[in-house]
Amino acid sequence: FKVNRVQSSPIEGQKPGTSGLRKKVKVFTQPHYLQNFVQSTFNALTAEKIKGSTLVVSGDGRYYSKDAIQIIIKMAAANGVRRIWVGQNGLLSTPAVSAVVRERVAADGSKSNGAFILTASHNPGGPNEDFGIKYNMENGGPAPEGVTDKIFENTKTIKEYFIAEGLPDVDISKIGVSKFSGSDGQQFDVDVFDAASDYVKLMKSIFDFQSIKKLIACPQFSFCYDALHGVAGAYASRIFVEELGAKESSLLNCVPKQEDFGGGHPDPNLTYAKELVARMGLGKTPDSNPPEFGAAADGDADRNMVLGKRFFVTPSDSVAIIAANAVQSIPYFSSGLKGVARSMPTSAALDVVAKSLNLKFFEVPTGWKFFGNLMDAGLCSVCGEESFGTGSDHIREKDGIWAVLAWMSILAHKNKDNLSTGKLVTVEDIVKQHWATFGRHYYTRYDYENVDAGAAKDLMAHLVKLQSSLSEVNKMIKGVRSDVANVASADEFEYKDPVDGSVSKNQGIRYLFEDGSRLVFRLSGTGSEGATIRLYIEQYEKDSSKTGRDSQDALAPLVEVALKLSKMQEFTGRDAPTVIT
Ligand code: VG1
Ligand code: CO
Repeated sequence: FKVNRVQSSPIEGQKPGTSGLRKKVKVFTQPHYLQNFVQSTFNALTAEKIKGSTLVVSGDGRYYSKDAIQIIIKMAAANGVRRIWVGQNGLLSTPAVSAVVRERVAADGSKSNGAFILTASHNPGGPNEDFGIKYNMENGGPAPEGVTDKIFENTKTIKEYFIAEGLPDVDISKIGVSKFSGSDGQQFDVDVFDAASDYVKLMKSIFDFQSIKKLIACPQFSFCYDALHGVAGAYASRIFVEELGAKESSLLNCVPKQEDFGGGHPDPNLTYAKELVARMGLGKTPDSNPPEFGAAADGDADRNMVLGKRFFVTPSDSVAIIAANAVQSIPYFSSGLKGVARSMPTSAALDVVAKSLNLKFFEVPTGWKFFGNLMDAGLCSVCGEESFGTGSDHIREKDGIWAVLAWMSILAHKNKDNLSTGKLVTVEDIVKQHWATFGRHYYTRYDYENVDAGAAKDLMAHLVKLQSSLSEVNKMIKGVRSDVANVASADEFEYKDPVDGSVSKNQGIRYLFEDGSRLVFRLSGTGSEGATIRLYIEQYEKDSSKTGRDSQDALAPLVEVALKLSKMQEFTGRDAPTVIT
C-alpha cells in the first residue's frame, strides 16, 4: 500500500461527550467525518507515539461498524501504526476492549497501546440511529479530558488526513494475522482474534467459578440474563452456560443482533428491558413463576441491571452492596479494598459503607474516565454509577458481566451452607438486610429526553441563578411542600482530581438538604439529538422500620419540589419524564 494524503477541512460538532463522540449514523457517514475525528485523535496522541504502536479496533457491532473498522485500519496503516487488533467480526464489548488492552499478549509477544471503541452504548443502532467512537489509553480506560479536549481542538483546525491506498479490506470474520507492507517498506499487520477468551480468562482469575457453579446447580436457584441483543450475549453464553453450567434457556436475547439490536433500545432499565422485567415478575404483565436472579446488559455490555424475584436493585444500592460484601465473597478482593468511589449523582449508599468499613472514598463527575486515575494510583478497588454502571480495578471500564458475577458470588457466599437445604437467601433478603444495617437511600432518576437544547440551557441557568438566594429557595419549598426539609447548601459540582490535580467544572447542579436529601440536575453528554435533562432525587432513611416503602411514594414530595423549583414544565413543555429509573 501507499500513503495517501487527503485534503480536508474542519466539521463542526466533533466534541467528545461523557463517553466519546456519539452522533446519528447519517452524521458519521458524511464525507471525511469519521476520518477527521480519527486523524485528530492520532494527532492528539502525537505522531511519535502512534508510529510503531499496536491498537485495538472493535465495538458492539452496530450499523456502520464494519465500514468504520476498514477505514480506521487503512488510516492506522497510513499513520505508521504497526499492528491493529480486531475482535472476530469486529465485536468486542467495552469491558473486553479494556481487558484486551491491559492483558492480551499476541503470539508475537506484542501488547497494545490503546483502542478505538466503536459503540453508542445503550442508544439504539441502525441506519437511522446512533453510532459512536471513543479512544481508550494504554491503561485500558477512556482518554482523560486533557486528551479529549486536544482531539476536539484538532477537529477545529484539521487540514488533511492520511489513509492507505491499495490496502485491501481485511476479512474480519476469520481469525488470523494478515500482513501487509507499505511502499516505503513499512510492515503492517491486522490480527483478528477470538473476542471472548482474554475476557473469560480474566473473569476466572477474579471470581471463584466453582462456588458459583454450585449455586447455579442448586435446583432452588434459577437465573435469567438478557443481553438485549447486544454484544454481551457472546460473553454470556461462554461464561454463564459453558463455564458455569447455566441452562441455555437462562439466556434471553443473547445472540448478538449486529447492526440494530433487533430494532430495540439496548438500555438495561425497567423501561427498556421489558421482557426481562416481565420474566422477573415485575411490570404490567408479570410472569407467574420468576427466577431467583435476573440481569441485563446494554449494547456494549458495560452496564448492568440486577433484579431479584419481583425485586429491583437500584444501581446505587448495588455498588454499595458489592463493596460491603466483596472481601468475603470475591477472591480478587480477599486482601481488602483499596478504596471506593462513585459518580456525583449516584446515591450516598456507598458513602455509608465506606465510612463503616473505614475505606477511602471519592466522589467524581459522571463518566467512567474519572475513576481510572484513582485506580492507577491504587486508591480505588470498587466503583459505580447510578446509571447501571458498576466495576472494579480489574479493568478501566465499567463491566456488566463482572457485576453479575459479583452478585452471583455474593449469593453463593451467603448460601454456601444452604445449598443442600434449598432455603436460599434471596437478592431481596440481601438488599433488605443491607438497608437494615446501613439505612436506605431512596433514589430515582427522571430523564427528559430530546428536549429543545435552548430550553434545557435556560432551565439550567435558572437553577444556577436560584442558588444565589437559599432563603428564597426555602420559602418556595415551604409553599410547595411543608414536609420537605430546607436546602442547606447549593452549588455546581466541581472536581479536582486528587492524582493529577486537573479540575473539571460545571459537573451538575446540586441542592443539598438539611436531612441529607439531594436534588441534582445535569445535562446528558451522551445524547445525539437535542438535549436530555437528568434529574436525580435522593432521600436517606435511617429508621429501619421505614425502609420498606415504595420509592416513588417515598420520594413524591421531593419530586414535587424539584419540578416546581426547576419550572420543568414551563421550560420544556413536558408534563412527565420520558424515562424513570
Ligand atoms: C450517561 C450516564 C453516565 C455514563 C455514561 C456512559 O452519561 O449518565 O453515568 O457514564 O452515560 O455510559 P450522560 O452524560 O448521558 O448522563 V455508556 O454505557 O454510554 O458507555
Ligand atoms: Co454502555
